[in-house]
Amino acid sequence: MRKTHIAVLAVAVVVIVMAIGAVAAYGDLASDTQAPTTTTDAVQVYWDDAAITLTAEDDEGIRYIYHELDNKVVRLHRVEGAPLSAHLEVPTNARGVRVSPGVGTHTLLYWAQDINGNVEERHQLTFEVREDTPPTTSAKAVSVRRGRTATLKFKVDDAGPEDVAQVVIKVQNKKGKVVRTIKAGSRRVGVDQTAQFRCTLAKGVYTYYVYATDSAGQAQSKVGSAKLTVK
Ligand SMILES: [Ca+2]
Ligand SMILES: [Ca+2]
Repeated sequence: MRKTHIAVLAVAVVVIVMAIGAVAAYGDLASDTQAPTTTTDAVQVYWDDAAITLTAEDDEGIRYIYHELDNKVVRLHRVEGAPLSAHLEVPTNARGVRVSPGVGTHTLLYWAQDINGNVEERHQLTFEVREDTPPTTSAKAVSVRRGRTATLKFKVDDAGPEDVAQVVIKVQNKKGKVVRTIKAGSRRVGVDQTAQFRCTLAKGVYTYYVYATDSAGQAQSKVGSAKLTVK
């Protein structure tokens, strides 16, 4: 009788311990006050379009990633499966499709929420989208003695992610026929440049034209030209 009583007590204690264990396990989730941490790969300047990846991380799981562009509409992205890390490419439209923010300066707010309802403090960043325009060129009149080295003077102006352009110069005679083509190669934009060639052209006045292609493959919108006088 006494033995049985002890056995019942022992069982009761075990049940209580198990019950406390179960509460403790759920307690970890209920006591989670740690909000997610969201980071981005944003840079200061983009050309033509900007795609920014938000990465949200949380020890219990991500439920939502939010963002807001230029103080307009808050976009909510629901993350399926409560992963500990989730990515989202922004900005998006109402349907969740990534869209271009357009040329100009922009403000992006972003934050995330975990599966326990903890909401991260909003982060804010600014970035700029610039237009990658076609290059323009200009040239200066030069003269050369026949048989000597001619030095053509030109400049390429351009806005774009790289400050170089591929340059080709064509010399035309008075009839407009191309009598010489000089491949000047990759040239830095925004600074005075020269290209040389040994001038075996007949004496007379020619015109040289400067063609440039930027890193996006855009040809010049304006062809600079100038006189080449062969004495
Ligand atoms: Ca959490
Ligand atoms: Ca350009």
